[in-house]
Amino acid sequence: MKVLFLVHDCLTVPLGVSYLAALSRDKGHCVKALSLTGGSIEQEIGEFDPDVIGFGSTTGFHRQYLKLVKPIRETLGIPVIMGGAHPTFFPEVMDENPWLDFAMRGEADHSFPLFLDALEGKMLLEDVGNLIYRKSGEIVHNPILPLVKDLDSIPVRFLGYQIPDGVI
Ligand code: B12
Repeated sequence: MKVLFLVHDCLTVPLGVSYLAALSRDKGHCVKALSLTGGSIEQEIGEFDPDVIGFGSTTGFHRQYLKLVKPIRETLGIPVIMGGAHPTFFPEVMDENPWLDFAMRGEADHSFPLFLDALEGKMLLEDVGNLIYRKSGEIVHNPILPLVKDLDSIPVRFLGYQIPDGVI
């Protein structure tokens, strides 16, 4: 499965997305990251042709992310998942943005690879912890999984995926 992460141009490495990129790659997925404020983003997304687009945001930055990702979702029709602190604290982001396909609360180190499995039809969305999804017009909030205890078990290879120019 081709997974595209959208990140913002800022001076910090997006650690959460870096973890998810490494974990997704370990599961054999093809991963790319693009800067949201890059010039020809829709063209680059079209060339990569992802199966799913993900982004993470804290509260505050979420407005800019949602504003920039909405037209991409509407134009290209590729499912979008939002993670990070904002949907963790404000899961109602799904109600407020009917175009948003999925959100994930809390840590996604275990849930995100399972979510990709579910998109591939290998398991059910209802079995993916931390996931918020839409089913027959209703928003479903799956239970939150326990926190990862052994943080060293998570691969950190934030330089193991292509960090767009301008991010660092
Ligand atoms: C370190 C840190 C910083 C560092 C970041 C350094 C860096 N290189 O990233 C610095 C000092 C820059 C910083 C700044 C700010 N921070 Co800060 N920060 C933290 C802190 C302590 C840890 C974040 C972290 O790196 N966690 C480890 C990574 C691996 O986890 P993560 O990013 O959360 O990612 C996981 C999940 O969120 C999720 N996820 C993330 N992205 C995605 C994407 C997808 C598609 C999916 C499915 C899941 C997903 O999966 C990841 C893996 O499990 C948290 C508190 C906390 N305990 O989380 C506060 C926290 C995130 N910060 C917070 C705030 C308020 C800020 C500032 C707004 C402060 C300010 N006034 O300027 C700024 C905003 C910066 C920004 N760009 O958004 C709040 C956010 C609250 C909110 N509602 O959003 C937090 C939660 C603290 C708090 N409790 O109030 N911060």
